[in-house]
Amino acid sequence: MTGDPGALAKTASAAYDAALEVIASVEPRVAEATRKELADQRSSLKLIASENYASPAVLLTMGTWFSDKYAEGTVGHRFYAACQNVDTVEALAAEHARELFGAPYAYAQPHSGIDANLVAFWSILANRVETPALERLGAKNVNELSETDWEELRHEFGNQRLLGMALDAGGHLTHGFRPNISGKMFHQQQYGTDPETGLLDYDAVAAKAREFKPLVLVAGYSAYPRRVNFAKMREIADEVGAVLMVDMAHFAGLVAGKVFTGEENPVPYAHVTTTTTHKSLRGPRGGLVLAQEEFAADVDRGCPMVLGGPLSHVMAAKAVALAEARQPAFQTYAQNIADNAKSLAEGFNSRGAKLVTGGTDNHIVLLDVSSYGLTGRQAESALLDSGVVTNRNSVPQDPNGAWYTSGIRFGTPALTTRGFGHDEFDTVADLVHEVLSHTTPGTNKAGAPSKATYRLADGVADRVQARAQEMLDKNPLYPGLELT
Ligand code: DSN
Repeated sequence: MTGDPGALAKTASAAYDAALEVIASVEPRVAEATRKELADQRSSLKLIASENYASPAVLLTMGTWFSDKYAEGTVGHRFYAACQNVDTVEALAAEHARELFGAPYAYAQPHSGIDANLVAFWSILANRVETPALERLGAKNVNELSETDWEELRHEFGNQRLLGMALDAGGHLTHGFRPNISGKMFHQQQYGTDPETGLLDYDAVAAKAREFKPLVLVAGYSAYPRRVNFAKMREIADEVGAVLMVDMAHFAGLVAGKVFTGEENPVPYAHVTTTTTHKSLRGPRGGLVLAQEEFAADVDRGCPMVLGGPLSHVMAAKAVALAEARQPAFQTYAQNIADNAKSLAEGFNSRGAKLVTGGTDNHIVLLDVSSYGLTGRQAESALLDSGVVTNRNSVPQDPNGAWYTSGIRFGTPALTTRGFGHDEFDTVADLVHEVLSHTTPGTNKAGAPSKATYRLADGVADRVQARAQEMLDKNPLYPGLELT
C-alpha cells in the first residue's frame, strides 16, 4: 500500500460509515449484520486455513457499479456492448497475475475455485479430446458433427480418467471426489499418502499413474501440511502422457510471495494451474486460471462454456489484490505465514499433541484430536465456544468419516495478516491445548457415547477468550478503521 496508512484508514472509515448509512436506509438489518461481522471477526482467533482479511482497497473495489455490467466473452471480444472499462480491469487482473506468477497466460473470470477447476477440466478435455476428434472426423467445430459423430465424441469425453489426491489425505473434493462433479464427469482414482509418515509417496503416485493412465493428473491440496515437489509430479504426468493440473488455491500466496520456489513452484511445471484469490493470496473471493500457451485458447472459452457472466467488480478487486501481492511487503508476509505455521506446530508438539505428518512446512497444521479422546466435531465446537474459529477436517484413513472427523485444521494466513508472530502462535497452541484437554465427549439422549456432544470444563472458555483478547487488542484487524 502506498500513502499514509493513518490517513487512508480514516478515509476508509468515512467510506464504510457512508456505505452503511446508505444500506441502512433500505434494509437496516443488513447494515447491522455487516457491522456485527466486523466486530465478530475482530474479536475471534481466525484460524481457518482458507480464510484471510483482504485490504480495505480490495474490499472497497468490490462495492461498485462494475457489478451492474454484463461482459460475457473475453477482453476485446464480448457478446455485450460497452465493455471498455471491464476490458481495462480484466486485462489488468490478467497482467498482474501473469507477472506475479511468471505464467504465459492468465484468465481472471472464474467466480470461485470450483469454477476455476471446471474451466481447467473443460480446457483439458477440449485440448486433448475434442480437438483431435474433430480433426479425425474432418470437422472444424462441433456444429459440423453428424449425430453419430457427436455421440462418439460424447462417449470419448465421458471416458476420460482423472487421478487426484484423496480427500482424507488432504486433497480437495473437486479433485475427483465421487459426490463432486469431478468424480462423476471423469473415471477417477485417488492417490493417498504414506500410512506411516502421512507424506506423499511419489513412487506410489507414479505406480498408480502407470497402471491407471489418467488424462489428468491433479496435484494440490486443502489439508496436506507439507510442500509438494511439482517437478516430480510433472515427470509422472509426462511418463504416462497425462496433463498436469495443479490446484494451488491454498498456497497461492506462498507461491506469489516466493516462499515456494524452484520445484515447489507449480506454475512452470503444470500445464494448467488453478487458484482461488481469497485464501493465502489475500484478495477478493474468486478464482483464477493460469496456463501454458497450448491451453490458453481453450481456457478462454471458460465463459460461456461453464461460467456465467464475469463478475467485473470482483475482477477489478483481483487486479488490486494482485497489485498488492507484487509489492515486496507481500514476500515478507508470505514468509511470516510459513514461519508462523512452524511456530504453531512446534507449540503443539511441545505440549504433546499429535500432528498429521508430525509438523508443517506450509501454512497448514493438521491436529489429530483423537489424542484428546475427541472427534473433530466436538473439538471444533469447544474451540468455537472459546472464541477460536477453526474447522474440523478428516485425517488420513479417518475412522470418523468426513462429517465428524478426527482432525482440526489450522491455518496461519489470517492471523499473520493481523501481525501475529512466533510468541502469539505459541500462545495459540497453548490456548487450543487448554480447551481440548478440558473437553470431554458427551452422550446422546439415550445416554450412549456421542460424536457430537461434549462438555467443556467451567471457566475455560472465559479464561481462553481473555488471553486471546489481549493478543487481538495488540494486533488490531484493520487498524485505524473505526465505524461510528
Ligand atoms: N473451502 C475451502 C477450504 O476450506 O479449503 C475449499 O473448498
